[in-house]
Amino acid sequence: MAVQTKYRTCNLCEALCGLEIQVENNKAISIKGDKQDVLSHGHICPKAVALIDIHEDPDRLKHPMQKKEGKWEQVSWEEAYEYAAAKLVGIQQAHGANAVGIYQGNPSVHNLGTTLFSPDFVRSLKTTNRFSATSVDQLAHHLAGTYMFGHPLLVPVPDINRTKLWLIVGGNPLVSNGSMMTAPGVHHKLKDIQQRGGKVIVIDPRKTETAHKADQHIFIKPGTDFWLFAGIVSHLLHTDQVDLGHLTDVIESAQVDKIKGALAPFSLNMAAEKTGIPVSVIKELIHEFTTAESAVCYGRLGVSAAHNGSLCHWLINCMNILTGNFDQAGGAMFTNPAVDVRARKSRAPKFARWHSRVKGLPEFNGELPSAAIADDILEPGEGQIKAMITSCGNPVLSVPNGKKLDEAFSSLDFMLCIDIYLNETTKHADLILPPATGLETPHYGIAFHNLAIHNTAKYSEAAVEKEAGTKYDWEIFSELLEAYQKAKAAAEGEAAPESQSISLEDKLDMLLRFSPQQLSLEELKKHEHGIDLGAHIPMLPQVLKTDDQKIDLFPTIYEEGLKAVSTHDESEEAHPFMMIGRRQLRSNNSWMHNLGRLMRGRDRCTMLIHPQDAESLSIAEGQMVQVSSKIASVRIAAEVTEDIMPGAISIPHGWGHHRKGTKMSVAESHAGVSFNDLADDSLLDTVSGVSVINAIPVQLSVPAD
Ligand SMILES: Nc1nc2c(c(=O)[nH]1)N[C@H]1C(S)=C(S)[C@@H](COP(=O)(O)OP(=O)(O)OC[C@H]3O[C@@H](n4cnc5c(=O)[nH]c(N)nc54)[C@H](O)[C@@H]3O)O[C@H]1N2
Ligand SMILES: Nc1nc2c(c(=O)[nH]1)N[C@H]1C(S)=C(S)[C@@H](COP(=O)(O)OP(=O)(O)OC[C@H]3O[C@@H](n4cnc5c(=O)[nH]c(N)nc54)[C@H](O)[C@@H]3O)O[C@H]1N2
Ligand code: SF4
Ligand SMILES: [Mo]
Repeated sequence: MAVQTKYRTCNLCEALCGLEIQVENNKAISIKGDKQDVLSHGHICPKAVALIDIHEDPDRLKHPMQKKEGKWEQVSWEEAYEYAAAKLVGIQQAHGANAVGIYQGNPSVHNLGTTLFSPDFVRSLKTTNRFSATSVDQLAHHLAGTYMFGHPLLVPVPDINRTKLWLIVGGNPLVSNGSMMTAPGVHHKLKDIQQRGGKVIVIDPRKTETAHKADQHIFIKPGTDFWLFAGIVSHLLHTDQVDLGHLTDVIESAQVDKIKGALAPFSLNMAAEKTGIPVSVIKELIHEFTTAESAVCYGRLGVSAAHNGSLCHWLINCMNILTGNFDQAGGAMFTNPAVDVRARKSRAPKFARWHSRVKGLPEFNGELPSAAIADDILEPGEGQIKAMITSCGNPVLSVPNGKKLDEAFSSLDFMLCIDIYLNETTKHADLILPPATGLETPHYGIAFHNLAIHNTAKYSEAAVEKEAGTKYDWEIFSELLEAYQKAKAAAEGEAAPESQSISLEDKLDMLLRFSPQQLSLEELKKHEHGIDLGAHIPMLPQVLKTDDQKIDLFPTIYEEGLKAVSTHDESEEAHPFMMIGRRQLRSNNSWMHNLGRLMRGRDRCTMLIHPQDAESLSIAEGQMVQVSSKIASVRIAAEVTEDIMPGAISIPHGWGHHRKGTKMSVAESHAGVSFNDLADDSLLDTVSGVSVINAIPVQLSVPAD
């Protein structure tokens, strides 16, 4: 059979890179960047080629696996659905609907079928115990969207194609390829800013790969960003440096005065003291930000899943708004996507309508913070979680206090995992349902076109056919829903609802047609490199979904939040170091560590430490160090570097493989340790209950043996 060229979007991360794939006999033989892709223009990273490895991975599960008397057995899809439905319904009948919990992990938003078909199944469970990666990630962005702009998905993105000053706080887009900002080839964008006379400034406790390419890098003490933003916004207001520009009509000036009053206690001196950044440096930063032709502050994971992360994102929006850098070219802007999930008027904010049973953490958009899962399983009592479902997630490695989750999952009456590997989480399952994935599936980046730095739309057909007998994720969710509803109806003596079968393509087509751009799938299919829908344009006030179509600059949740600012960002005598995370180009959260192509070279799960700290503790390069937090200890090799600030250490998350019961071909030398075994699940953002996954106090020692 002749070699065919297929075009597809990579679905591994938020960047939506266009791929050109050579396929022969239903086998992908090469993958490179699609130069004609309207968004990515040929950019890819090393993970794209690993899509071939995922497709051919011998570790990957293809058929339902049921644990019977401790041993894994392949079962038919019908048998699997029936078993799952009987167990879930049985447990809910005996203990109530909330006895079933569900965690939806990161690839949920990277798989079109799961994005479109999991919600009906999840809703049908009628449980309040819903969890996802959002609460270890970007929840603070959605909370600000909800309260300031009227919809959780009204998240402004930095217009880096036109800005003259890009301030990056707690993000490393050169490695992560951009997050809450779909920007394939971000390194070119950074260079372009510099070439048009602009500047890039990075604030981070580590001199990251991005910081190395930036014009300026400023070290900040982990966990203290709130004090910096509060100081800056307060200073702007108290020195009359506010310029609302065209936003005067959408902002009540009384709110500006109110913020000024509320932030009065926060000064630049206080910011300097907390963050370790000299006042002169902060003043210069403010000067540059307020005098640049255009500027945008972009805060990412280092300030999102962090102490006071909710307040940080409110303040970042305030900073962009008050300096006239909002809804303007070169500032923070809203997108105009072809599938506009924000088009529908949002109802009242869905926040804190209920709380988690044991820790009392607030619900957001129907989900509870993932930091609540372990206790809600382990603590006996009314409403205890007895069965868990995970889909696209590996919370044992991804959620703080992984060890407690490990223990919790092994205590369940039933666990169902929709996943493609037998890993640290799914090993606890009674049943694993593995979907077809990657090159085998069609793609449209619903969430990420919504966050892209340029408006485009692209649908990709699957590049290769899935194996006979395997199922797509949308089939799994539809069929599981049907089996569940049937079992539930039988248990309740009612007739099962009619199954509503709608295809993936029809569902996507409907979303396209009902959005303001009124495209259709048929139209998209004519453009295999995507459709260019233009640069961002000012969208205010019409895009706002607040009742009065105005920006709420000072929502009550932040007013309350300011009264309860967390001061847990100080290291303690017993734990003098602050541990932060780090992402790596050839790694993807907690998976892909079994793919040879990405794992070449030395062990990457190392602890970065500043030479000064290494010397004072007599730690040599490569030496094994014991890192202890309040909850656990691990041993890890030291990497001595000036790129990390004194007093901080950095360990990447998502490692700690090689556990009994898993089946992943990860080399012993590359198994690593899990950051989240050390991360304390009681460290939370006060406003939202989001986990703090950076700035974990730890102690270091050199083991005698
Ligand atoms: N300490 C610390 N913790 C963190 C972070 C951090 O920076 N530091 N980052 C946080 C962030 S931002 C996130 S998003 C989370 C991510 O954490 P999770 O939500 O757990 O997601 P992943 O680690 O990406 O795990 C992906 C899982 O999905 C499975 N999978 C892969 N492809 C498919 C597919 O097509 N279908 C299905 N059904 N399953 C698939 C994989 O086998 C794996 O089990 O981790 C968070 N945890
Ligand atoms: N290669 C690769 N790409 C990825 C992923 C991956 O695992 N691998 N994961 C994807 C996912 S799920 C996400 S959410 C995105 C995340 O995208 P990013 O947010 O860009 O990625 P991180 O590397 O987590 O960046 C967080 C930065 O915050 C810094 N930091 C830590 N603590 C603090 C602090 O207290 N203050 C400040 N100012 N900075 C701090 C860290 O040093 C780090 O540089 O990346 C995505 N892309
Ligand atoms: S940057 Fe992300 S989307 Fe682009 S090729 Fe790499 S993994 Fe795929
Ligand atoms: Mo994430």
